[in-house]
Amino acid sequence: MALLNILHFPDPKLRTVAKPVTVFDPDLRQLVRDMFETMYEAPGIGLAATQVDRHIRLLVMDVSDQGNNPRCLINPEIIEADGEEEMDEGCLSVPGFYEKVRRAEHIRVRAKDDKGETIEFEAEGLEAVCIQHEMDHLDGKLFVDYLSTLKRNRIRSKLVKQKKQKASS
Ligand code: QAP
Ligand code: CO
Repeated sequence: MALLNILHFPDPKLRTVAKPVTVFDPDLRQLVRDMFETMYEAPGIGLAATQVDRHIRLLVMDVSDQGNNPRCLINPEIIEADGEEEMDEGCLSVPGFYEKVRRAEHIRVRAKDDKGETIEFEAEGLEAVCIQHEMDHLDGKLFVDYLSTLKRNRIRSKLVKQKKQKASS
């Protein structure tokens, strides 16, 4: 097991578009385990491979209250979406900032699990928001992209400043 380093906005690597997973081997399952460990330790409710500088279409999440419902989605697709909902979002790659984002309220998802088996299910509420947020990462997109340029640039400046302070302390 290993904790992985999480990239922070505005790292340009977070803009990488991830490639589909084609091989479901022990190395992939090890990466999935390391991503769960990294997400639970943070703690967070979702983590995309992009955030740990692995540019493949893989995300892990657990939106349960107890943190006992791990779910891994590989090559995920949203095959149906309806309704709208606005929720406060945060991101392990944008630490300390939370803003409202509008997303589809109800989605139907098709993906593969870590053995390569196809899964299909419906999601709503926090689970649906989390899947949409994490799938955005796989396309190089961040929740701050939905905010005004002014808000996004304020967040960018604060994170750049914090990083400089850490580097010099
Ligand atoms: C995405 O986000 C998400 O700022 C997952 O200091 C968030 O796990 C989907 C976190 C909200 C739906 C709703 C953020 C941890 C964790 C921080 C996360 C922080 C420490 C964020
Ligand atoms: Co995120």
